[in-house]
Amino acid sequence: MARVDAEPYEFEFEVGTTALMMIDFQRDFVYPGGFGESLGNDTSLLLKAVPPAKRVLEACRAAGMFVIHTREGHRPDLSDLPPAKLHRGSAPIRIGEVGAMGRLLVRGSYGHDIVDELAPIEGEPVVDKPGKGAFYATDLDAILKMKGIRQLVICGVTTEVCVNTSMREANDRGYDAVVLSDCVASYFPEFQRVALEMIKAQGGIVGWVSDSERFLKGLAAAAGSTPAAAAGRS
Ligand code: TIU
Repeated sequence: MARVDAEPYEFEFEVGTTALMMIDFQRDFVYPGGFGESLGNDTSLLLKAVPPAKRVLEACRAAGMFVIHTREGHRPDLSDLPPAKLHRGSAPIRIGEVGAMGRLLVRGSYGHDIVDELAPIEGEPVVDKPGKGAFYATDLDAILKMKGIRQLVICGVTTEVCVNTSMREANDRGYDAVVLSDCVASYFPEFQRVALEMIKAQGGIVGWVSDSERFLKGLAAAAGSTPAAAAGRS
């Protein structure tokens, strides 16, 4: 059993029944010239989550934990893109149009893919999702159930949009989830703070909040006692 210092209280999990979920670490959100910037955002605010998320990703791999990635985006023919999502707002360039990193939020384009630092490796499923929530119109729940996963460790962008929506979906499906505050990021500092407050309020109404340092400490203590760690499997 791993124990991680967290709010509103300690998060306990078994390495074998827990997944690290890496949400939407796509170039389209964290680099200039993509979907995030098209909405008027300063993408540099998101990049600071990448180094701590990379440390967590590497530690989870070394501990033999199941890792799963998500990407927000659409089929090249845009047949899964609701008109409401396409037409919302007044962006100068819209989903499906060609930007500096290819077609915005379209599967197969350079911008739609995950940043190099956090790129998935063999054995780590990538779930392509058309919405903000990772469970909506995807096989994520089936994959997690098949693997016997009951708890989630969450990193990703953005905190108040895809991370918060996915965490709420996970909560309603019976998963316990902890979000690592320095491994998630928002274009809006006040939303970052409040989105994390909302998760842990009311006794953990949506889940737990910790950070990479506290999580790595808890994982290291537990990993020493797992067969995967003892065998040095990564
Ligand atoms: N705009 C914004 O903050 N986020 C998104 O559109 N998608 C995700 O959060 N992945």
